[in-house]
Order: sequence, then structure tokens, then C-alpha cells
Amino acid sequence: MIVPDSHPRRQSLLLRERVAAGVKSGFTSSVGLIAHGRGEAFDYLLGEETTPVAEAACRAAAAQLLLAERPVLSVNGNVAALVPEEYVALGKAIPAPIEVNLFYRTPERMRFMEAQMRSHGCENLLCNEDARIGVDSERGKVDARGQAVADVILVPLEDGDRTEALKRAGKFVVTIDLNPLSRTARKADITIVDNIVRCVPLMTRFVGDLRDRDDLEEITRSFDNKQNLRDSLQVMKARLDDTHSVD
Ligand code: PTJ
Repeated sequence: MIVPDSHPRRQSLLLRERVAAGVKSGFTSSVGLIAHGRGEAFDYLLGEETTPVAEAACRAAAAQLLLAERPVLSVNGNVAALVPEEYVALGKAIPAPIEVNLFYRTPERMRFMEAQMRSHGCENLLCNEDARIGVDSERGKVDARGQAVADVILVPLEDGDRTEALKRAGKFVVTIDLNPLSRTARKADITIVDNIVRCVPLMTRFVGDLRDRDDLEEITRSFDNKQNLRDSLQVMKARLDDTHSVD
């Protein structure tokens, strides 16, 4: 589809097109379109920009990933459609492997995911299913070199039960979710309430800038995820309360 340069919602339409193209190519689930629409609604409430609250969460996430001994970045069909290159860049900057983890997992989709990530420069990609974490869905199948042994895991655009299972296994979970009320958002240790297309490049920038170990430890120590979620909801509430926004 051609989106005219002058279209007032051009950016948003282009992102939809990326997810739709992912479905057409077979690596994004058709249900991923519904997930994307849900994200769009919450992004409207945020004002479609990275808030100072989200920026602070990004900084804490970058610090935690740098402090990790075995960090892993999980990728699903929506992430692979929206930010393949940017995700690979984040993995290289930390450095951390990227592990494919799909809810709607089939051998064919796994092959398409691998091709999509490799075509965007991913060299350190984990796709095996030779270990398990404690969830009954297909998400329970993991790579023995990745989530199974990781200490800090980035789990973006997630649907629910995996974060709890990872937490039970003693892992530190970072998520990106535009919905601050979601199960994953509330169960994670750090929740970045922002659009993944904006916050992944920002995290990479923080990873490049932050190096001093004392600073990293202080940033993670002083981060409070419950307060971060309250503040994120407050940003959305303030926009809803602003009756002038319809003028
Ligand atoms: O590729 P698969 O098979 O692993 O499936 C992936 C999806 C995303 C389909 C699956 O995990 C799913 O159904 O997710 P949910 O339950 O819809 O949750 C996704 C969450 O991500 C929701 O809370 C959305 O608000 C949020 N979200 C959607 N798009 C974005 C987003 N958050 C940040 N940036 C986005 N662009």
C-alpha cells in the first residue's frame, strides 16, 4: 500500500504496514495484528511519544542488561516485523544473543523468523527447543543456551504467563509494553511503557553511554517499577482528563 507523505497518520500507517507485511511473509502471527491495534490505542493515550517516565525505565533497563552475566533478548513475530534492525543493534551493543520465542510456534514460522532476523544482520541467534521453562504453551520451549541459563531477559510485547514462569525460575525480567495494566507489565521487574519502535533505539543509546559499574548499580538500585507503572498511568490519565484535547 502507498501511504502519501502528506497523510496526517503516515507514521502510524507505516507501522501497521510493517506488521501486515510480517503476516504476509509468514513470520508474524495474524493475531499479531490484534496485538498491534491494542498497542496503538495505548500509544494514543501516551501522546505517541517517549515520556520522561519511559525514558527513565529505558535507562534502568539498559543498566540492568549491562550488569547481567548472561543477558538474552527474546524476539517474537511482532518485534521481528517492527524493529528487526534496531533489535539486532541492541543485541550487538550489550552484547546479548537474541532468542526466538513464539506463542504461535510452528516449525515453518520458526524458519521464517530465523530468515527475517538473519537478513537484518543477526549473527547471535538462538532457535533451538532443547530446554523448557515452566509454561504449558509453546512459549515454554526454549533454547538451552538462552533463556534457560539467562539471568536477565528482555521480553517485549508479551501475552502473559511467561514472565511469571521466568520470575519463578529466579530470572530478572525487563519488558516493553504500551499497556501498563497488562499482566506482564505488572509482573516484570522493569516495564518500559513505550512503543518498541521508539524505545529500542533509545536503549541502545543508553547502552553506549553507560559504562561505569557504580553508576549502573545506582541506576538499577534506585528504580521502582511499581512507581514507574503508577507514573505511566498518571500520564495517560492526565491526557484523558484534559478536556481541551478535543478542541
Ligand atoms: O509472535 P508470537 O506467536 O509470539 O505472538 C506475539 C503476540 C504479540 C501476537 C502475542 O504475544 C500476543 O497475543 O500478545 P498480546 O497479549 O496482545 O500482548 C501484547 C502486548 O504488547 C499488549 O499489551 C500491547 O498493548 C503491547 N504492544 C503492542 N504493540 C506494541 C506494544 N507495546 C509496545 N510497542 C508496540 N508497538
